[in-house]
Amino acid sequence: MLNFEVGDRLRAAAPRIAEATLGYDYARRPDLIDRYGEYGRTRYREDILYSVAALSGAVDADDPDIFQRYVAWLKVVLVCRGVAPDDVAESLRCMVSALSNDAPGDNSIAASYVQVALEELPAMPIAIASFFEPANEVHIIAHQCLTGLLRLDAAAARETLDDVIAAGMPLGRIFCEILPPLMREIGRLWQMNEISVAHEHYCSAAVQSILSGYYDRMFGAAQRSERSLLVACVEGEQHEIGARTIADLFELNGWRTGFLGANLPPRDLVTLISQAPRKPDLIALSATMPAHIVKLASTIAAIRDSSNIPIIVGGYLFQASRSLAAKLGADGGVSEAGEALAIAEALVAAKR
Ligand code: B12
Repeated sequence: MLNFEVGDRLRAAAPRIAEATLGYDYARRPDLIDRYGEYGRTRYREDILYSVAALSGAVDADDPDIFQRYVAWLKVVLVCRGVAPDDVAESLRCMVSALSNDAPGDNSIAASYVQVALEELPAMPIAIASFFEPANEVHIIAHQCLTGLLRLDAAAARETLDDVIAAGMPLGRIFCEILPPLMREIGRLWQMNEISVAHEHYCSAAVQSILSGYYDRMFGAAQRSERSLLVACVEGEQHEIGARTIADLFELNGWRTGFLGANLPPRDLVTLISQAPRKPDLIALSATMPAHIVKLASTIAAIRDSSNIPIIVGGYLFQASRSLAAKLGADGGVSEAGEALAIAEALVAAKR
């Protein structure tokens, strides 16, 4: 079982920790204001708040690796936007001071997580290699889609997919093998400051609209079974494409599915389940960010309070921690869609 006491205290103190970190850094290095300007200061405050949210999530999960992965991600984001690696290190040192001197309660665990990340920081890369392997046939297709999308030509991306489907590629392979590297590459390009947020938004919207064009082939494609799945993203979670992929994949495999989209408060999920004419056999919860571990836990607790429906968890977050699903008390957890079906079938069979 996870304990949220320390994480909750950190979340409550986040504005104070951010102000104190900024205070230490600008006092130690008054030239920062000349180098990054007022705008830099505002963004810096936002970044610290975001870092405290990730740190709180790592503390919730009792897992320093979650924060270390976050810092590795942050280093690439900042260095690709012109921040010197030494400035990232100094900021983390100031955060340790703020946690030790300015936040209420004993924050030694949180400070030790930052310290570990600080020690690893010099070895963390400043760039990420492409997710596309040049000789991989599905990555070549994903790359072609991406080329169309970055030209704001969604029709070209759709034609690429139409062609491979016409040539015999099953929709399940599009969902499991083409979509994830395509979206991860879009994320990498954003992270490395090579494309804008606007490009990412265009690509995400276009991909969703292209995939919905295949729905008439999908619904009713397989022999219907009696098994049903409800899929939701936890409260605060805006990444919905992965969760939608899970719903689509199960639908393709004959399950009856309900996809509830992004950002669902626990009480609304529980109300929906209690009012449903037929209870789902399985609930799938998706989360991406360490900051959402606390919401995963409260959603699981709310479901458990009112039913005994098995729950599986997944999403990008679970790449960072293999043990997280078990710590959350979920019945199963994976980071890739392909593995989810077998786990789900076994869980539902065991229940009957
Ligand atoms: C598109 C996108 C967005 C869009 C989402 C639009 C939408 N309608 O979904 C928007 C603009 C909203 C967004 C916002 C943000 N994003 Co974003 N986003 C992405 C991006 C590029 C693609 C996500 C995606 O669709 N992936 C494709 C799907 C298929 O993969 P997936 O989600 O991992 O799902 C697979 C598995 O995990 C699994 N799965 C998923 N859910 C479940 C559930 C169960 C039960 C199971 C079994 C399996 C399972 O199945 C799927 C198929 O294999 C990723 C890059 C990436 N690496 O994924 C960044 C990424 C996740 N985002 C990131 C960030 C930082 C953000 C923001 C904080 C940016 C900001 N400053 O505002 C916000 C946070 C919003 C929030 N509160 O949630 C970072 C996260 C880094 C980190 N340290 O955690 C990433 C990794 C980008 C990057 N490389 O820097 N984002």
